[in-house]
Amino acid sequence: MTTATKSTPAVSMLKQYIGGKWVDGSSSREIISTNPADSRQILAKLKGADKNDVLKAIDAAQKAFPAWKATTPPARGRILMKAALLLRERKEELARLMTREQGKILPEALGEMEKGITLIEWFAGEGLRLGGITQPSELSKNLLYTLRQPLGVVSIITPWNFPFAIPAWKIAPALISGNCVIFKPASLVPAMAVELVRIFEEAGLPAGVLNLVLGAGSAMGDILVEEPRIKAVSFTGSNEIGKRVHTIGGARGIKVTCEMGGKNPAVVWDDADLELALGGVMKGAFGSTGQRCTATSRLILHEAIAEKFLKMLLVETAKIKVGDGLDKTVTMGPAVDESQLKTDLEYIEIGKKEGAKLLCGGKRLTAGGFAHGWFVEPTIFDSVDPKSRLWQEEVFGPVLAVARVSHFEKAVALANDSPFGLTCAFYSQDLTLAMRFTEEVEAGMVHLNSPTIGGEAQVPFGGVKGSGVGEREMAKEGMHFFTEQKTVFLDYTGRRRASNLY
Ligand code: UN1
Repeated sequence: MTTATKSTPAVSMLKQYIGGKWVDGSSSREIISTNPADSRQILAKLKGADKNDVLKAIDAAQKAFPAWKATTPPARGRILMKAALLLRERKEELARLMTREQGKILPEALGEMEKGITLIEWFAGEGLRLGGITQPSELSKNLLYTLRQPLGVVSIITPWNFPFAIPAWKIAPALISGNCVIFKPASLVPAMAVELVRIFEEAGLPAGVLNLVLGAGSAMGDILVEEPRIKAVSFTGSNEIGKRVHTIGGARGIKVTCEMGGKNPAVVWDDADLELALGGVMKGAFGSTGQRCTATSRLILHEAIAEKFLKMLLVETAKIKVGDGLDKTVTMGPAVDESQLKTDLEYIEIGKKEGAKLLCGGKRLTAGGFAHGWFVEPTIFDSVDPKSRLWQEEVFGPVLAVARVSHFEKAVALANDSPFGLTCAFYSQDLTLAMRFTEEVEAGMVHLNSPTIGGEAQVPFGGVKGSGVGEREMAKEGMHFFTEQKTVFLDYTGRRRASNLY
């Protein structure tokens, strides 16, 4: 467990979890987890896993599958519920670890813990509802019904930006449905992944049902999709890797769901409650340092309120205090690592070269307390050309691109002029316009008078176009992805059948 004081953090030595045992990975490559607010602070180290470890994990999962499949769904649900209870007890401590490992500010980390726990609770309840349907048959004395059965061994590949909630929303439905899991989290956040798996272990999950392989994607990414015993892959991450996962999985004919990038627009109309829109845009653009696929990265303003709204936005943005997420006064944490920081800064340069007007921010922060962290200023560009890279490409940082429009059709066209289609927001008091926007926008999720971010356990989550492929996540759809349906035709006419038929 990682318990560290601020000045002398203890370094946790982590392990892989394979077949119910904590073991060293076989790769010569070491995984090192550092604090993005101060990269001198090493939180955890471990020997990375490679292909051989994945194969061992698949062996263990395959072995555990028959007994886990035979465990009744309500009994599986009780293990998940126990995990949720244990997580609640340790919520604060794990949120602090998340802030130190991932960088998001503590209130955001607490929010993510709450969301992940709620998801586990929701799926635990599905243990009592994991049923199919019954329908009348064309034939008398016939019962027509469906069963939902687990797939077998599944791979779950998760990103670094939600190191707890995303694993929770994939692992929980996989387990409650009776599958065995190979869990491969991003190597930037190993400590959070280990804590999550430990909790499932403590909750009583049998050995081999959940296996953790931590290491570089290059060392084992493909095998997690290619291995013949893997029956499904649930992936969240970049578009580039998602497409690769989908191509390999598709060629094998297995189920694949990929939740990928976003370039989500928020439209603020001339009749909008501007204070409400301001809060939503701030949260969407700069919350989690812009590092969420649901972030607001494009702002489309009705020209009648554009000047006023931008003034309000600049005043609010100037109030953001960047820094270490454990500091209570800080409102925006660092980029997760040097590479993400570089990407942010590169896109800022691209924006300038493309002729967009830099309204605020744009720089890395390096003075004083910022010296050893990956800090960047919240940045807003106005007059962004919709054909430009800044408008079209995902940055995954606190960089907001603004454009102005004069009529509704143009706003929808601009919102849709994107390779992505995850989420969007429309701020207006006009119900007719809001409903038209809802119908016409190309996105998997629509927020009316609310920020582009967020999702809830009980409704599907996911996007269209380059944002997602495969079944939606969470809710019943999450259960459907991890199960196979079986349609059963049961004739109970017995010997009387011949005389009874038509
Ligand atoms: C949220 O907005 O609360 O990677 C969730 C992401 C998304 C999750 C966003 N899969 O940012």
